[in-house]
Formats: sequence, C-alpha cells, structure tokens
Amino acid sequence: MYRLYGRPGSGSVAIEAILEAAAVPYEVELIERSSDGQAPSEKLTRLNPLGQVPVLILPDGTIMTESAAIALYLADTHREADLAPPPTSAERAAYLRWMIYLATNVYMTGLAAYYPDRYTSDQSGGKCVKSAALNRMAREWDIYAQALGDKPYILGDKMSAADIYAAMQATWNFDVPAFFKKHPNLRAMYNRVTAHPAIAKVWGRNEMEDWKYCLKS
Ligand SMILES: N[C@@H](CCC(=O)N[C@@H](CS)C(=O)NCC(=O)O)C(=O)O
Repeated sequence: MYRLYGRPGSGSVAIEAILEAAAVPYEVELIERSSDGQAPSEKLTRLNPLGQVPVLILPDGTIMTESAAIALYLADTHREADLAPPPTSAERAAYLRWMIYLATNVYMTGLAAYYPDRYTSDQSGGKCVKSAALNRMAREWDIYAQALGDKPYILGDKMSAADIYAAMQATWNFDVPAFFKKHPNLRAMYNRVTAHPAIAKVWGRNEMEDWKYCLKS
C-alpha cells in the first residue's frame, strides 16, 4: 500500500491522480497548510526536511519526496497505467524534458510568486520578487504552450504523466481564466486530461476546479 502525504490544491494532486489512474492501493494523509514563516509540522519534517508535500511512502517503507521524481517513478513502475513512454521509445526524451522543465521552472517560479519573502533578504523586496516571478512564469508557460502547439498532449496523441503534471500546475496561475484565454491549447489539453475518469475523481475531491467559479461569462 502506498501512503501519500498531501493536501488539496498542492503538488500531491498529480501524484494522487497517477495512483488512481494506475488503480493501485493507496491512502492519502492530509497535511495542513502552514503559512509562510511558520514551522511545518514535526511529522512532515521528519519525512521531508524541507517540510513540503508531496511525500510518498512506498509499500516497502522507502520515503520519496520531489513530485517529478515520484511521478516518473510511479508511471514507470505501473506501466499498466500507460502514462510513460518506454525508456527506448522515441517519445522518452521529450517526456523527461518536459517533466523536468515543469518541475524546475514553472513549479519553482510559482513558489517564488507564492512565497516571495523567502527569496529576498530585503524586508520590502517581496513585491519585486513576486512581480518578477509572475513575469518569468508567464514566459515559462509561453514556452510550454509553444511546445504543445496543436497536439492533444505534449507528446502527441497519447496522454502521459507530463500532461497530468502540467494540468495541475496550470491551476496554480493567479488568474486561471485569463491564463486559459491566452493559451487555448493549454485549456484544451487541460480539458482532455481532466476528462479521464480517474483524474476527474481526484480533481473533484481536491477542489481543483474552484477557479472555475471565478469565470466571467
Ligand atoms: N520541489 C518540490 C516542491 C514541493 C512544494 O513546494 N510543495 C508545496 C506545496 S505545492 C509545499 O509543501 N509548500 C510548503 C512550503 O514550502 O512551506 C516538489 O516538486 O515536490
């Protein structure tokens, strides 16, 4: 049995979606959000010294952190879910490229936008860090949207863990409706990913579609 530590709206959602799509036994333990500057729970820091979710405990007790590593591991371990191109396939290089691109660029820049005070020692510098991060994040998404082009998914016709990871991160934009208006191809990809029954289930219980309530007609 896998044990996932996470919370709605966080990086654990993509991991939960992969576990659900793979139809493997797992349970989720919710970890309360700590506001910036506040120490994360001792339980969480014992599992992940950075105090971040997701954390996945494998059936043999191994502790995994880092969402991209966990997603890649699960998609490779549970090939029946068909969420990763095989290591020798033509799509594998692009798959790894975009998974790591999202983890090291969009996700990390998003953290600077959400927790700007962590990224400056200037007490009044947070505002500038946030605005620079938002600009950078927009550019990072422009690049991803260009790579997606008019393909249904980032690798072509087949959905992979990279699309689930991208769909989750798309909901972290500060103005999701405006973001999707700018990138209709990302919106179309998002709709395809979240139409998958297992993913729709996970999205629903993690309140991943709350941004839709802000949609203006
Ligand atoms: N590089 C990590 C980042 C994880 C991360 O930043 N998680 C956020 C939630 S999406 C978190 O737990 N933030 C709380 C904090 O940093 O204090 C990963 O990809 O798993």
